[in-house]
Amino acid sequence: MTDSPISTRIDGDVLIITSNNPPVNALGAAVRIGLDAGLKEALDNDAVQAVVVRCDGRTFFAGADITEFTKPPVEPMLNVVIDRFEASPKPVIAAIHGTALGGGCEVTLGCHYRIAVPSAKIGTPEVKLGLLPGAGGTQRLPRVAGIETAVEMCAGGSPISASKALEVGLVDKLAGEDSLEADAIAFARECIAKGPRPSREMPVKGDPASIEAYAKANAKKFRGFEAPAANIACVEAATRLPFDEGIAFERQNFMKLMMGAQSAAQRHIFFAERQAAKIDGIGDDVNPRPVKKVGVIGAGTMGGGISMNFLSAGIPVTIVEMKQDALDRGTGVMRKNYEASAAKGRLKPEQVEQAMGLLTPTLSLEDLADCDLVIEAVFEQMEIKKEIFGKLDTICKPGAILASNTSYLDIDEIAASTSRPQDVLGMHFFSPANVMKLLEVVRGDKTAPDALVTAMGIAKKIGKVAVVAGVCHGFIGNRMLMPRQVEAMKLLMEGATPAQVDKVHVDFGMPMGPFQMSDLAGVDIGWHRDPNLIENVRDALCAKGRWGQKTGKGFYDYDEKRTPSPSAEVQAILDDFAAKSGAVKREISDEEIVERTLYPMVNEGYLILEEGKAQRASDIDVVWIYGYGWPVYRGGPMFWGDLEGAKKIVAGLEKHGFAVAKSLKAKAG
Ligand code: T1G
Repeated sequence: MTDSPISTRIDGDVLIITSNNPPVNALGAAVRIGLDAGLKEALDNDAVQAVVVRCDGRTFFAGADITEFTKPPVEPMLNVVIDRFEASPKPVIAAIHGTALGGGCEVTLGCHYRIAVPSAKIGTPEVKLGLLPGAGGTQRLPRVAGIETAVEMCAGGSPISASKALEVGLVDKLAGEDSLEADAIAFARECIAKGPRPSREMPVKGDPASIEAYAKANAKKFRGFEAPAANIACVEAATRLPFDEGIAFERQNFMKLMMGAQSAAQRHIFFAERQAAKIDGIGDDVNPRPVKKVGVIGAGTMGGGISMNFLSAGIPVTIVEMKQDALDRGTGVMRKNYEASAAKGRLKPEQVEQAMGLLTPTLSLEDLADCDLVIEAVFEQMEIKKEIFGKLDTICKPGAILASNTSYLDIDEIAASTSRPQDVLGMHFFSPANVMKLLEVVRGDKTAPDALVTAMGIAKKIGKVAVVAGVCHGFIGNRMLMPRQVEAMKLLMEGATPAQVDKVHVDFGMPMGPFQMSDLAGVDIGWHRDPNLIENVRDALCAKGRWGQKTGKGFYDYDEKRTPSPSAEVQAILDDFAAKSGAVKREISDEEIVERTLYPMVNEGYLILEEGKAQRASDIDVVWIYGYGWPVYRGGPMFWGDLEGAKKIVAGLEKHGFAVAKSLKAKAG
C-alpha cells in the first residue's frame, strides 16, 4: 500500500480508507485496487466495526478515470469494487466533499450511508460524455433517491447540492464544513448498531410516470444525442426489473454507448476544452497580471454583454459611451437582462443590485486611467479603433491590458497605433456576450506572454472557454464560417433553396442552418444602407426591408412566433440573380450540400493550422462547439473530418474544384 493513492488508518473501531489521487481523485486502476484492499483489511480485522471512505484534496472521487477508457481494462472493475463495498457485513460510510461525480457518486451508492459537507455536490454527468452511469448508478439511484431525481441526474447530467441530496435521501447527514472526517467517524459509530443497508435491497421509490414526462419535456434539448435516451431507458428498467437484471441492462447500454462515435466525440471535447486553456511555449513561470478593475468602451449589445460577465464575477466595470442617451440605453438593457434572469429564478434580486452596483457609467475615456484591463467594443471600423487605442495609450496606466472585441480586424495594426503593442490583444466575445461561452483570445505579433496568460486566466474567471487565435481575417471561427456562407449562397444560385440547405445543417445537428443564422444575426450586418445600390442577393433583400427576424422577414418570412417559412419574394430574387449569373439550375443533393459547405470548413481548419493561427486542431473543435453550436456529439469540424476520412473529404473538395490544404492532402495520402 506504500505508493498506492489509497491509505488506511484505524480510529478505535472505525477504519478510514483515504484516497489521495490528485487532481480530482479519479477512480483509476490504482485507486480501485487500493479501495478493494482497504475494504479487505477492514473485513479481516475483527476490531473494526465500521468503515469510512473519504478523499484528500479538493474533491471526493470525480468519476472513473476517463483517460483509461481507451486502454485495456485493469481488474478489479469499478462495479466489482462497489458490489464488494455494498456486500460488506460492516456498515460503510461515504464522507463527501467537493464533487462526487459519476463513478464517485456510484461509490457513495455502494456505501450504506452518506455524509456530506454543505458545499458538496453530487452528480452523474456521464451523459455529458455520451455515456451513462455504468457502475450501478442507474439502478441504485432510483432506490436511494427516487425515480424523479434519478432520471434528472442521469439524463440531465447536472449535479445536485448536498442540501437537495439530503432532501431526497441521497445523503443521510450533513457534516460541519471543516469537520467532515471527525463527523463521519462519529456517524459511522452511530451506524454500527443499524448495520449495513445495501442500496440494491431498497425498494424503488417515486412515480414511474415521471420518467415519460421528463423525456417529453426534454425531447428538444436531447435532439440528436443517443445517451439521454439510454439513461432514461435504464432508470425505467429499474422500475420493473429485479436489481441484477437491471444491472445487466445498464451494462449492455453502457458498452453500446462506450463503443459509439458520439461518446468518443464528447470525450474528445472534454479534454479539448481543458487543453485549449494551455498556451504552447509559455511555462507556468509566467504569471498573470492582476485584474481588479475593468473598463469597457461602448455600451451597445456587445459592450453591455461583455460588462455583465465581469460584474457577475464581482469585478467592477467602468463603461464608456459617447452620448448620455446611448449610455442610459446600454446600462438599462444590462439591468433588464439581470432582472429577466432574476424573474426566471436564476438570480436573487440582491445579486442584481450587487452586480449593477459594481458598474460605473461615464462619458469620459479618462475614467479608465486606473483600469487593469480595457476592452473596446465599438463599431467595426479600423480608423475608429486606432483612434481609441491611441487615446488609451496616453490614458491607461502602465501594464494595463488593452483588448479589442473586433471579430475580424487586424490586431497588429490596432496595436501599432499605441506605444505599447506588447499590452494589446484581441478578446473576441460572441453574441450574446453574457451567454455565449466561447472567447477567442487573439495573440498579436508583439503581445507579451504575461498579457496573453492574463487574458486566458480572466476568461476562466468569468466562465468562458478561451481559445488562442492568431491574427488573420476572421481569426478561427469566422474565418471557417466564410467559405460555408459563400458556398451556401452559390448553391442557391444553382437550384438549392434556403430551406434545403438549412435542413441539411439542422439534420446534421446544428441549431440552425446558414440562412436561418443570417436572419437571426441580421441580413443587414455590414450592408451599405443604399437601397438603390443592388449588387448581390443581400443588397436586394435589404432593399426590400428583409433584414431578418428583426423585421419579420429575411431569407424567410416569420410569423409572430418567429417560425420561419419559405418566401416566394426571396425565391424570385434568387431566380433573378441566378439568371443574371448564368448559373444553370439543377437538382442538388443533400450530400453535395455537405461536401460544399462542411468540407471547406475542415479544409480551412487545416490552412489555419498550417499558418499557425490555431495551436492545435482540438482548439478549432472547441471554437465551433462553444461559439457556433456545432453538435458536441460530432466532436467539432476537425474531429468530424477525421471520422469522415481525409480521403473522402479531399475527393469531395476536388470534385467541386476547391484548392485543398497541403496538410489535408498529405493526410489523405
Ligand atoms: N478522469 C480523468 N481526468 C480527469 C477527470 C476524470 N474523470 N476529471 C478531471 N480530470 C482532469 C482534467 O482533464 C484536468 O486535467 C484536471 O483533471 C482538472 O480538471 C463508471 C463511466 C471534477 C468538476 O464526468 O467535471 O465515472 O487539464 O480542469 O475545473 O459511471 O474536472 O489539468 O491535465 O476540469 O476544477 C464521470 C469530469 C466520468 C467529471 C473539476 N465524471 N470532471 O473541474 O478542473 S465517467 C465526470 C469534471 C464515469 C462511471 C462513468 C471536472 C471537475 P489537466 P478540471 P475543474
